[in-house]
Parts: sequence; C-alpha cells; structure tokens
Amino acid sequence: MTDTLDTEDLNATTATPATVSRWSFAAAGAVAAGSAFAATELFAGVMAAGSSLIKSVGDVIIEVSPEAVTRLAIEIFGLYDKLALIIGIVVVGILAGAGLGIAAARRLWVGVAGFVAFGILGVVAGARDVFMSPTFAVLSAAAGVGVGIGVLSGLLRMARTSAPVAPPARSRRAFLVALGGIAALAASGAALGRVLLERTRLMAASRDEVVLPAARQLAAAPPAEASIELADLSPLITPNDRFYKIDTALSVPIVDLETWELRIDGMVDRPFSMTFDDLLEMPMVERYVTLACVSNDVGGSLVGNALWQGVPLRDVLERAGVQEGADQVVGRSVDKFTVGFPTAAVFDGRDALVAVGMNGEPLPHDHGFPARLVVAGLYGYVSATKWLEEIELTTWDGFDAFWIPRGWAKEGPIKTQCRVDVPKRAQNVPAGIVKVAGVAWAPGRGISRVEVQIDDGPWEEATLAASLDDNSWRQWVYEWDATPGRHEVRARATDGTGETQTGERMPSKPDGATGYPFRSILVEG
Ligand SMILES: Nc1nc2c(c(=O)[nH]1)N[C@H]1C(S)=C(S)[C@@H](COP(=O)(O)O)O[C@H]1N2
Ligand SMILES: [Mo]
Repeated sequence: MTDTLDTEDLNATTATPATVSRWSFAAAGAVAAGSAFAATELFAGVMAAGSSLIKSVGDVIIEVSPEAVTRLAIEIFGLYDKLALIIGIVVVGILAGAGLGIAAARRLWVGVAGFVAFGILGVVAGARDVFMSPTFAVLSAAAGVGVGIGVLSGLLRMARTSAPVAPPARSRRAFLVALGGIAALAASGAALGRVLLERTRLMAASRDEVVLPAARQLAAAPPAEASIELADLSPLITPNDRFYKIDTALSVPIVDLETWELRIDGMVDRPFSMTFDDLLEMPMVERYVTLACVSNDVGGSLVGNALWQGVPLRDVLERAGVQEGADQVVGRSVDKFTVGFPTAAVFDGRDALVAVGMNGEPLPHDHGFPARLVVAGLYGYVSATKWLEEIELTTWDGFDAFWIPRGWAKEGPIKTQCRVDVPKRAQNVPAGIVKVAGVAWAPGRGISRVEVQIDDGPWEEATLAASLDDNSWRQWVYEWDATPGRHEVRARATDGTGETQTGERMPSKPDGATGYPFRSILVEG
C-alpha cells in the first residue's frame, strides 16, 4: 500500500476491475461532499450564527426561482418546504461530489477545482445573507472546501490501492471502514451543527413574540407635505430591509432574551441591570432620526432615516445617577464592540435613546435586537451601539472606543450633507425640464436650504419638502431646464443654523467626508 499520488498509483487504478473502483471513487466523492456540508453546518452552529451557508444557498434559490416554482414547492412540501429545499441542496451536492470523485480519481485537481467552485457559490450566497458577514461566508466555505478536499484525497488514495481481489484485501476493508467512519463522523457533525443552529434559531424567534408597548410620546405620522413623490428618490422613511448595515460582527449576534440584561455602571451612584421587560416598562418615546456612517462617501448610501422607539438615555442615566467628572458615555455590545461619546450629548436636549423599535417593529436582529443606542447628530461609530449590553460612565480620557485607535476621530458629529438621487447615476435624460432631486441631512440642526449648481452657473435654490423633524433628513427637488450635451450637476445643503456645507473634498477618514455631491449627466437633444 502506498501513500502517494504518483503515476504508479494511477496505473494501479487502471488495473483494477473498473466498475468496482468507480463505485469506490464515487463513494469517496459523495462522502467528501457530505463532510464538506457537515463542516459548514458545524462551523455555523458552533459560531451561534443565525444562518449557515446551506441556508444562504437555499435563500438565493428561493429568491431566483420563479414564483410558480416556489408556490408548487409549498404545495408539495407544505410546512416542510424549506427543509425539502435544504435536503435537495445536500442531495444534489452529494451526487455532484460522487461525480467529482470519479473525475478526481484520474486527476485530483478536477476534484479540488470542483470543491473550490462549490465553495465560491457558497461565498456568493453567504455574502448576500444579512445574518453573516462576507468574512463569515468565506470562513465557512473555506472550512467546507478544506474538509471536502482533505477527505476526497485521503479516500481516493485508499480506494486506488484497494482493488477487490479475492480474498478481500486488508486495504479494501480499510477503505470501507474509513468511508463508513468518515460518513458517520460527518453525519454526527452535521447533526450537532443542526442542533446548535436550531438553538440559535429559537433564540432568534423570541423577537417574533416581542410586543412593544405604545410610546407615551408618539411621533406623528409623517405629513404628506414631507414627502416628494418621485421615482428613484430615497423615501422619507427608509424601510428596515433597505436600511444600510454596518458592523464588525462576523455573524449577526443572536441575543437570548431570557438571559439578556442591560447594565449601567462605571462612574454612577447606583449601578444597576435591567432585563428587556424592565426596559419596556420605562416611559418610551418615538423619534425620527437620520443615522449616518462616518465612512459614507459623498453621495454614498450609508445613511438612512427611521422612526426609533425607545427609552430616553437621559432617564436611564438619571436612574443610575451620573457622577461628577463622568464626561464620557461608553456603549458596549454583546460582541464587545464599543462606542464613546460626550455625556453632555445626553443632557443637551437632543434625542438620545436606548432604542428597542425601528419603524414600528422590534429592532431587526441585524440592526441590534434587542436594544441599541441612537443619538441624534452623532455618527454611528461613536454612538449607535447595536446589541447593547452595557452603558458605562467614564472620563473622556479614560477610554478610547473601538474605532479610535484605528485612526478615526474621537468626536463624531454628523456633518451637514446632501445627496443627489435623481437622475440616477449614468442615466441619460431628454432635454427640457428635468427633475434633480435628493435628500439632505444635518441631524439635530435641520436643513434650511438646498441649492443646485449646473456646470459653472449660479447656485439655484431647490424646493424643499416640509421638514419632518430637525433630526430627520429632508427631501428636495430642483426643476432644471436641461439643454443637450453633458452637464455637471452639484448640490449643497445649509443647516438650520445657517451654515452651508463645505465644497472642500475630504475623505471620510478621520471624521466624515466633505464636498458637494456631483452628477455628470448626458442630456440627449
Ligand atoms: N455592536 C455594534 N454596533 C455598531 C457597530 C458595530 O460594528 N457593532 N457599528 C456602528 C456603526 S459604524 C454604524 S454606522 C451603525 C450602523 O447601524 P446599522 O447597521 O443599523 O445601520 O452601527 C454602529 N453600531
Ligand atoms: Mo459607521
């Protein structure tokens, strides 16, 4: 018996009864594929992820399937449609693995390439899954591909040297034992992964049972005048599933409501912890607040406007009693991410919330369920801690939060900024009256004016929709009499204090990008 994969082995292969070897190779490939699936499930289960690569692939299949197909699947499989889909993916994968096993017996690289190709499909699907970061998708796929290739090459090596000669050679028995052993190991690993994933799923499902109490100070529904009806213009309220998502989490933390507590400690007179129910018993308010990411480029999409429901942070801190000199509030998440902002921001009259609701529902898992901070006027990286578990009062110099040692500014007030949504990028328009429109924001200060400049012309005032709230972004539209040719369109916003955003172009690092949003538009004659 030899351990190498040299040509002598391949010659030995051709000498064995072909059909029997083919079955061995197919079995090796099938078990390798099964082991690869098991590795991804186990990885996701151990990481307590809210999803796994197989599920992400299933989600993509559902997404791209014509409705007739999904409806038929539901009719046939009923409640078990998702399970049927997952079983289907695994069965197809194992059959493909069997094929790869046969191909790889002659050329191992074919097997390697096959597993890598499936891994790439997994990464593509996983990267679209809101429950996992692209890094998580890559790591899961790497685990699967690594295990798959390892098992494949090992089993193929044994299969080649296990020609069934009479009486059965020891090597043949060894191959079958290895095959069965690895298959059993993979099945147990997959089962364990499933159990862990199911545990996480049940924890995640506790969100579905949350009923938020009515806020005492309900925000009024947005008046019609606050919205401009125009295709491609950002809606006044960003729907949860379209709200940008930024965090450092490998996979979305799934918080167990049964054990979750929010702790308020540090430089306070009466440190305390409260459960989710305790939090819900405190008086709540609803506020429209535009949240922006410091790394948003001018014209970028890392900004959104939502209705947040929560407990004023001021009430929470007063209950604990902030001590003299505690001039920094640090928010910590269950995944150990941290923010820090001036304590003054909690008491200067702006809206600062321990938020539990987003646009009328409990916070979505990927936006911080069960609780997060929302502080009007501060970029997310210094304030908006998702999956909040601790609020610590400390001194300004006593602690630097997550992004500060990485070169971002310690203070993160949101800069006055605007964006052109319409016309869309690279969209040509016909000559005549063209609507140029977008949103502008200066949370806490409000927007008082937006102006548009065509080429080197004068700045012309755009029409503003009614203001919803000084914390909320404001839509604007400008009717441009467009002449044929290529034109440059710029916009600039002025906040409620009368200050106009700067046209100086600066990158987002360290404290937020500046410059006018810009469109190059081809007007067709
Ligand atoms: N736990 C945790 N909270 C976090 C972050 C994070 O990485 N981890 N990122 C912050 C940043 S940089 C931003 S811009 C906002 C984004 O919130 P969203 O994903 O709900 O849009 O969350 C903030 N809260
Ligand atoms: Mo951010």
